[in-house]
Amino acid sequence: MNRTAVVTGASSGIGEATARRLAAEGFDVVAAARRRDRLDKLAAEVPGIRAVSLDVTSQESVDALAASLERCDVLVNNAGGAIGLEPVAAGNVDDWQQMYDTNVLGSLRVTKALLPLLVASGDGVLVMLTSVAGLVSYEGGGGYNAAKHAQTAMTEVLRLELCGEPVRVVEVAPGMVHTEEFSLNRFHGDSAAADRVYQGVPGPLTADDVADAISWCVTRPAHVNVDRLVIRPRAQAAQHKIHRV
Ligand code: 8X3
Repeated sequence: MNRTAVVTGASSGIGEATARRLAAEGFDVVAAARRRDRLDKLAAEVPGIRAVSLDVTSQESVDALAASLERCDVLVNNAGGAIGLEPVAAGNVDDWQQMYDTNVLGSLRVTKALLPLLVASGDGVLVMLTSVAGLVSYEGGGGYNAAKHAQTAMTEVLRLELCGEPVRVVEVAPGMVHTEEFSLNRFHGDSAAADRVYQGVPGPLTADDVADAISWCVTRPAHVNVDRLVIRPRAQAAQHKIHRV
């Protein structure tokens, strides 16, 4: 039986690109997300990908994912995202709660459920898709910064707690990535505002660039733990330093 990789949030963007990339690397990939129609298309198109419905905010759904697996060698906790860019003074509690529930508690639910399989694999790799927003704060980032900082902290704690177990804990923290939906969700569906984020930026990262980085991390020899990989476009030297033409 091939090594199995589970990718959450695999119906679009970085998750979908990672599912495709890990399948190309020879993994049996479980592509998990809420939008089953998109997953089914992906599974029909790419040999080695299996679709599983998953809502990371539901314990029942996460338990069903775990029950459907015979093995899990790689887990990519990718499901999550940003909602809103309001200043803290105008922060929407529901949006903040949702960001915490998907990015942080979603990762917790899936990690808890699949950790026994990762340990049993003898060489498990757990990848947390965080963000530079988990390392640096910025105006309007409040809820997302808080959630991503929490996810980063949780990743660091997990690596300490699993020291001695056969599981690597890898954090991949991307900067500006132009995907179909990330900014659109952040701006509540306002596509003009979403597009402005990338306007004039020569070469924002693509989902494939991040999938490539994830794939590199998980295909290192078993004794090599890439603790944190920060990946940005050349045009983004820092959170507030973006070159536009
Ligand atoms: C996305 C990167 O810079 O929009 O996670 O926070 S940023």
